[in-house]
Amino acid sequence: MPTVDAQPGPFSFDPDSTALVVIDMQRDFLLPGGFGESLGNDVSQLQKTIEPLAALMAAWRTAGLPIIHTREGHKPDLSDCPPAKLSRGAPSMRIGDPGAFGRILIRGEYGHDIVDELQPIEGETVIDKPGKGAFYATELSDILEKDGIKSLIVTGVTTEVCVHTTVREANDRGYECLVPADCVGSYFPEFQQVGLKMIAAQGGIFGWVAESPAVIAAIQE
Ligand code: C5J
Repeated sequence: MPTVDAQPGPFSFDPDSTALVVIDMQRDFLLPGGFGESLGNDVSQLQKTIEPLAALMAAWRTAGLPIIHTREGHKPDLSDCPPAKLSRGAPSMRIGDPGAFGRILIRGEYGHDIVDELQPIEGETVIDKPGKGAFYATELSDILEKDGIKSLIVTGVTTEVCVHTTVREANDRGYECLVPADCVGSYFPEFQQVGLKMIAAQGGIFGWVAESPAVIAAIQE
């Protein structure tokens, strides 16, 4: 069984029951001029995940293994966006407002879709989620169960928000989760560092943390 050198210890997984999950690598979060930047964030912190994640996705595809992409966003009428989420903070633009890449975080808009470098290919699953976690109000549980998935390699953005929520939700549902540190990103370097530590602390309280070259080497063995 492939084994990855990880924190807090080796992570072994059966490729036949493992999916790569790519969380919210959307233009609205990653591109200069987009929603993420309008909130005052440094998008370069997220962009540095693109190259290692593209390499991991390429290796995963070569091995013929499943990739599940998610996108955070809402219906055009915002009926699936809780008022508390809509009104949170004081951004210059809000969810549903017109932004540089179309209406912000609205399904079907250019900004809501995944960055060019990491676009899904035919046959890969794309899950549209209204929340931070990939399990809330989505078909993800059913898909994983149908495909006999037991372990998840969780990547994407942002480390301390949607990646964390998804890994916690997955852990509670019995999935073993590995997070490749170089394939997850936060706008805030300190959150990145602490967010990764939190996952693997206390003997792996809700997952394992490794580097993506070790995951790639494991599936190429
Ligand atoms: C956020 C996400 N940070 N994908 N979304 O609002 O982490």
